[in-house]
Amino acid sequence: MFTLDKARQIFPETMTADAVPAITARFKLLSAEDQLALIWFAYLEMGQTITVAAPGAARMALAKPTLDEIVAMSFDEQTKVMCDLAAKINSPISSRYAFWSVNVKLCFWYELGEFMRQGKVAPIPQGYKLSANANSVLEAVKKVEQGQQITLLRNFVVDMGYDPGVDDSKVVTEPIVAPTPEDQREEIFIPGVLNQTILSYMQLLNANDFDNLIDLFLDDGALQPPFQRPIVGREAILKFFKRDCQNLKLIPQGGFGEPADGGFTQIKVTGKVQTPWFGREVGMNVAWRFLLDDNNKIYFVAIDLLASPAELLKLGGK
Ligand code: EQ3
Repeated sequence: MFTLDKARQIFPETMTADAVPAITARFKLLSAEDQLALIWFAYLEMGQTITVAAPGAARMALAKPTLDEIVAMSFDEQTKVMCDLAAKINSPISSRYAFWSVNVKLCFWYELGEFMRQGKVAPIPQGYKLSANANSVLEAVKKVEQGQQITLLRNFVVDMGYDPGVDDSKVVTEPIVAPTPEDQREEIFIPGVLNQTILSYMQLLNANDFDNLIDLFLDDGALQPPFQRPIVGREAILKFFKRDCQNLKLIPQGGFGEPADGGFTQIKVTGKVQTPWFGREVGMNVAWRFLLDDNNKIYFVAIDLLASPAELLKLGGK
C-alpha cells in the first residue's frame, strides 16, 4: 500500500528547478534594505520583457486601506514599513500582512511599485549599491528562466511580514469567481493520457470549478504544490484551490501512465501553466505526478516546477 511519503517518490527521475529554493535561501540571508532593492532591480529588469497584469479593483480592495495609510506617511516612515515587512519585524502593518493570501500580498506590492514609480512612495535611494552578496543573488535571479524568476519573486514576497503562526481560517482572501459555464469550457486532450480523472482535473481547474474538482480526490488525498509540503485532506485542498488557484491556465502537453503497487496507477503529465499575473507571456514548465487508486480517485498529486524545458519530454522513466 501507499503512504504519503512513498507516493511523493513516484517518477523519481523528474528534475525540479532546484535553483529556486537555493536562490531563495541565499536571498533570506540578505539585509532588509538589500532585499527590497534587489527585488526592485529584478522587477525593473523583468519589466523589459514581461508585464504584470494590473489587479482588478475587487482584488485590490483588501489591500487598499493599508496602501492609503502608507501613502499618507512620510518617505522615512514608508521606508520603515517596507523594511519591517522584509525583516519580518512585529509592526501593525507587518502583522496585518501576514494574514493576507498570496494574491493579496502581490496586489499590495504591485501597487506600492506603481506608487514608487509615481513618486508617491519612497523609492529605492538613487545610486543604491547592493552588497556583493546581494549582487550575486541578483545575477543568479537574472540567469534562470522566466517561470523560475516569477516563482522567486513570489517566494520573496510571500515570506515577508510578521507571522506568529497565522490561524488558517482567518486568512484574508480575494473574492471567489464563478466557475466558467460548462459550454464555454475548453476540451482537454493529452497525448498519451486517456484517463478521465486526469482530463477532468485539468478541465475543472481551468474552469475554476473547485467544488467538482475536489470530488476527484480521496478523503485523505494530498496535493503538493511546487517546493511545498503536501496539503492533506479534501477540506484543506479545497480551501487552497479557492484561495490561491483562481484563473490559472493549465496546458498539458503529454503524459504517460503505468500500474503501481496495490492496484494504484501512476500518471505523469508535463506541460505549461500560466498565472493570471503574467497571462500568456510566461508559461511555466511543470510536471504533474498523479497517483490514483483503483477507483481512479486521486490519492496524491505533486506539481513540480521543472528544471528546464528538456524535462517536458521525460515521461515514463525515460
Ligand atoms: C515594488 C517592488 C518591485 C520593490 C520593493 O522594494 C519590493 C517589492 C516586493 C516589489 C514588488 C514586487 C512584485 C510586485 C512582485 C510580483 C510578483 C508576482 C506577481 C509573481 C507571480 C508569480 C506567480 C506564480 C509563480 C504562479 C505559479 C502558479 C503555479 C505553478 C500553479 C500551479 C498549480 C497547478 C498547476 C495545479 O495543478 C494545482 C494548483 C497549483 C497552484 C499548485
